[in-house]
Amino acid sequence: MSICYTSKILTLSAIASASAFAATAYINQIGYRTGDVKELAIVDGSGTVDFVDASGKTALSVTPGNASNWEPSGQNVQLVDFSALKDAGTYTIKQNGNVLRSDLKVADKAYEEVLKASLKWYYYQRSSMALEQSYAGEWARAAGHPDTDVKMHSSTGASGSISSPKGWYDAGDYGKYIVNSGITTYTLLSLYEHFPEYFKTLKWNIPADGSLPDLLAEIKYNLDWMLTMQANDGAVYHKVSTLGFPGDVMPDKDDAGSRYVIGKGSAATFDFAGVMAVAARVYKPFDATYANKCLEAAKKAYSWGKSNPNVAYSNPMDVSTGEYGDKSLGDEKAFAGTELFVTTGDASYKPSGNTEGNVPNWGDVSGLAVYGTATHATEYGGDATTALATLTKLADEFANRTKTGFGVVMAKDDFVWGSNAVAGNQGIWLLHAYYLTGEQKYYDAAVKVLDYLLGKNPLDMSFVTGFGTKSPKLPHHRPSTADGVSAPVPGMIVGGPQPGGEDIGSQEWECRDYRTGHPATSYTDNRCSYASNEVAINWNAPLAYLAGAIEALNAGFAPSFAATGVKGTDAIVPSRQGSALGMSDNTLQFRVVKNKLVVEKNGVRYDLKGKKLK
Ligand code: G3I
Ligand code: 9MR
Repeated sequence: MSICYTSKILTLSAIASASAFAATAYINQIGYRTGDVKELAIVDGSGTVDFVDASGKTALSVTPGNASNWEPSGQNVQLVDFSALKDAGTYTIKQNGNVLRSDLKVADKAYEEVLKASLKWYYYQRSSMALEQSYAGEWARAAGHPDTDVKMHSSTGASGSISSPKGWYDAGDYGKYIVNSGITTYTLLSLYEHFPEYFKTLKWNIPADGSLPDLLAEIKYNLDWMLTMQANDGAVYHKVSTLGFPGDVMPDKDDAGSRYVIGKGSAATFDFAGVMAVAARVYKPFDATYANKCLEAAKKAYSWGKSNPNVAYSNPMDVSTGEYGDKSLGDEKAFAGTELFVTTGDASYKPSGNTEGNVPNWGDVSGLAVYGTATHATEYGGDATTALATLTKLADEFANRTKTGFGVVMAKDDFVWGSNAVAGNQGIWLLHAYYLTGEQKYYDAAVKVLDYLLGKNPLDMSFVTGFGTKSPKLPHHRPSTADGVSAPVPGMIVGGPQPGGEDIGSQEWECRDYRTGHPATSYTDNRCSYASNEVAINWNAPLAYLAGAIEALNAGFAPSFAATGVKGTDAIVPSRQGSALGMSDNTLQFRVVKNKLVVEKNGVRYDLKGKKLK
């Protein structure tokens, strides 16, 4: 009797509180930049939304927009534009006097810490060296996988063994895969190449000898490994891994047997060539010998690829580690050729097929060729214009998508394995359109991509470990599982929701079915879930690029190539002699004024087309 009574009371009070606090507000949990567009999403709300500052004063009241359906989660969502809230601080969000949440932050450099953490994660992924406490804190660990004596698998066509140390572990596993290193390393190199002055001084406590900026020191750790993967004939091997995946153990306890160099193919070879061509430009001001080594390696790889353009890789019978298999290899060739032409000026590298492309992923790098072409107008002339049209066409669609639903770019079909990297790469695409046109709507949509990744999503979570009110606690990441530290390694973005459920029933942890019938909520924060909750180097890189580019732009740095879009007045056509990293006309200055990129010379401002501004 009394039990019945109690449960009745509980039920009634649960109903009462549910109706009183029915609305959910979804926000970027890391924060919003003071000067940026600011938007949150509300489900099941009604009435004005108030933003209350720390002193209890209502700083802003906003009437939400009309509700619209967001297909990926099946929810009806209202958007609330609170861009007018410009003072840094922490705010409480209220509707009808009910507190919806109290963790809204507005700050000047809102993304600087998540940027540093997303880059520092590459240090935590280093193979072949111990992580010292002075850098790694509680995540210090012993060295794993020296990889100084790696056996040549028969699929390489070679025998014996080679030394192939260093590099980053790919993901939650301990493999090192060239194809995935390709897009990852390119993305990080391009972040540096676009904003060298910003990254020359940004530091995040990693071992760097002082002669290189942290970002370049970190990237070099992986480039050094990649260079070991080139055969004498110029071809590049596909990967280094054990034959099967190891158990849930620390790197130095890997229980899966010997490490092998496995496979050799066109995708690995062209991806390697593209990356090394960019590296040759980026490292030249710091270390001409190293830059030249990268360039020679790139040329040699391209030359092998040109004679062997269709060597597709798939796992041999006895190998079950990450495959990164790809049968469509024209995009890798276009990417390599695009970058080699920029670096060398040798027209024999100039590709066709570099003006059309898709949002990049590890298996489709056509979009990287579009970036390279569009951002090098001097070298590519008319092709750069065509590539820019490719960029703006899709960017227009992306900007449109942010007008309804959750106010984000992701659509139903974007929810694939690693969906958070689809989002991140859409953001990079938008930023390239912004750099070259100065159109505010592209910048704003890119900011909304970060909003999605950092909490404005139907799971109400920041997808980055250690950041946000709610973030992943149990990523599929062997060190985080085995290190005995309760918090996961910080700064890792998880793959994210997707409806494939490939890991369901995976035996070790009996992964239960977490699919909801909606792609954007098919996710589980469980160690078993490698299809929704793993981490990977190619997923962190777009997050780092987005956060880094947005902070750099707002610190007043324009992308190094932006001036190539400047035409029309003699005063501001820059010379592009020498390195692509610096403007040789140093009387030019680039500024972001009200989120718009402008060029300034002798105190006069111009837009990117050379039109004088008031
Ligand atoms: O190509 C098809 C496409 O035509 C189709 O529309 C789409 C629908 O889902 O699927 C596409 O294939 C997907 C493929 O990735 C290419 O995107 C597969 O379904 C999907 O299962 C596959 O997932 C890959 C996964 O490995 C399994 O191979 C992920 O992209 C890739 O990021 C992931 O990488 C693993 C490494 O193998 C090992 N290390 C960890 C890493 C991250 O999980
Ligand atoms: O841990 C592996 C992860 O890195 C891969 O992305 C995933 C798909 O290839 O495979 C994981 O390994 C699992 C294997 O595929 C099946 N048995 C359980 C393994 C550990 O979860």
